[in-house]
Amino acid sequence: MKEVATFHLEIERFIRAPREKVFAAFTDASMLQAWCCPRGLTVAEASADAKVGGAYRIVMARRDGSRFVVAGEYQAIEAPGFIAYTWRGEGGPAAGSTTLIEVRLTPKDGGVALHMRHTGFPDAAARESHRQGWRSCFNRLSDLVDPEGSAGTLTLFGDPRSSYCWTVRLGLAEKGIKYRLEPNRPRTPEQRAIHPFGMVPALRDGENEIYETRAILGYIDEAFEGPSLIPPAGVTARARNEQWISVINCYAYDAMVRRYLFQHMAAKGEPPLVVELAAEARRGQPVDKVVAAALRDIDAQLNLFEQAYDGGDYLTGPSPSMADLFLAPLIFYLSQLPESMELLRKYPAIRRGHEAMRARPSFAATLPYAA
Ligand SMILES: N[C@@H](CCC(=O)N[C@@H](CS)C(=O)NCC(=O)O)C(=O)O
Repeated sequence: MKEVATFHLEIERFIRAPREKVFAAFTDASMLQAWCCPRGLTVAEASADAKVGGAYRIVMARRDGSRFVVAGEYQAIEAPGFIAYTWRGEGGPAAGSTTLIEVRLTPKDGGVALHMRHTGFPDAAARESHRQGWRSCFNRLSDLVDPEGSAGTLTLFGDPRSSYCWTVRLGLAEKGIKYRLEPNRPRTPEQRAIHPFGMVPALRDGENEIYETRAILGYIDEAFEGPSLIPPAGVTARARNEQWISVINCYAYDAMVRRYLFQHMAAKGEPPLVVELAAEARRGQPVDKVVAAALRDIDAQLNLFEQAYDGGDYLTGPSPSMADLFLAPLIFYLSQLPESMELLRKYPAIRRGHEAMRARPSFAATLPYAA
């Protein structure tokens, strides 16, 4: 008889919750509904007849409304330490094959060491897509059962005074996502361990690591519930959102922060990293010349943003989008120094937009300095 090669995967994950609770998450339909799909999807329907031979069925829904089903039968139920069940896809990534899942739960450090063995994949591609999927599912399982909710799995690495960290923290606050902050400075060994360039911020969600502020915001926006940070109103508004982010990344941050704010901070001699960054931005030119040129550029950039508001409080529509979250920390910092405060007087739409951002609970919740 011809033997068919199959592929399997093994995943280890620490879950900080009582073993009984984690076990129930595999047999209780309402718990399955809360966690058993990757981030960005939802479980539209779940049923589970938790006895040996009993069936379970999970209907997963994508944001676009499309759905796919996974179903199977429980093979072994040995509460609270072991459970086995078949896994069969009807459409979607698990389609066409029946595989076997075995989950062992062992008490560890006040929580549970979860070991999953998923066997019988027809090819490596199916195995890898399930590996990604399970990692994301287990982040959701942790959100559900860890007493700290998503802060048990989600960590933001970066100094909260950084405008880019602040942008991500605004996004997390706008969406009501709980997380832990690890206030790493840039260029430190700890930050280089999570960000290849040692910059801040970087995000870790379980085993998923993401860096670059726009990418982090994109991840949290799609992965979590809560108001979208992308303008809903059409292709032009969405392109504008990207445009303003790119303007900040490519031009405005350099003028507003590196060639202006940092020069002022460096003049006071603190902190040493800013002194270094300010010197890099000057490239051997005198401070006064650099600041004067920066202020001219900032003025031109503010002029562009001023036109963008179009009578509203936000840059791309009736609610804050990522572009507003990028801009708000920069305007805050500009409003703290006399020359740039003077410039801002010329731009009432920016000032009004900034007041709208400052009035939001997300702003007060993330302000890195006493107001
Ligand atoms: N492109 C990066 C920029 C991040 C960035 O410039 N962060 C600053 C702090 S606000 C930093 O880490 N600077 C340290 C350095 O320039 O080495 C992003 O979008 O996240």
